[in-house]
Amino acid sequence: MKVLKLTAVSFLMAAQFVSAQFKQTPLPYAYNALEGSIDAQTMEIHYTKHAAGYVTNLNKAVAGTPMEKESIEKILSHVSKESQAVRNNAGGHYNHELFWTILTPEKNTQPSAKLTKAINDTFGSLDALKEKLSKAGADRFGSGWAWLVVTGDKKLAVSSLPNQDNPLMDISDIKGTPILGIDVWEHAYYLKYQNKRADYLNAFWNVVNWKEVSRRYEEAVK
Ligand code: MN3
Repeated sequence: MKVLKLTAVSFLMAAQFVSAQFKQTPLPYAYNALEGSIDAQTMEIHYTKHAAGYVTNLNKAVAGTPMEKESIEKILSHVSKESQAVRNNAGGHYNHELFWTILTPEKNTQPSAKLTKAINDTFGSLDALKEKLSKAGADRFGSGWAWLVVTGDKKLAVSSLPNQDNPLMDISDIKGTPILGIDVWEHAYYLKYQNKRADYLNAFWNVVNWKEVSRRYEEAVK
């Protein structure tokens, strides 16, 4: 009987593994590539433990539901009707997949001409936008994210949301397509910066991939 039970459990685990829908994409640079701004140990734990955990738990939360066949964006769009586990882990997965791509070891990337115009028209200057996003991150009490969003009318907006919530969720006050997100959970900076979130926010701007943010902007306003 024991043997049978073990076999059944192994089979279920194997089946679950095979049907796991969501996966992490490989980090597009080495863990130590952002050293000086974000340290290697933080990157490694963030990617292999925190972000990996959201994927595992998302796959568990959607197993056996119609969401197994949905895109992550689709799930986020009706997350108010789903469990807290779906909301937290779908958000966690989406947010981190975006986060890795909007960081880069490449120095001095710049927003495209089109994004620069939109930033200047909306915020006055790139520095003013950075200040606004940093403030949104600094003012977020507890864990969460600061977001640069392309809204439904194709305008830029800055917002901040708690936990793993994001602007694609139907519960978001400012809805739209996120093109840049700053993770202000302590796990994103605590090993290097401890309680000094503002120092992490300053350093974050050294490693932003403006090429990728621009690509996402141009995709969102198409
Ligand atoms: Mn995180």
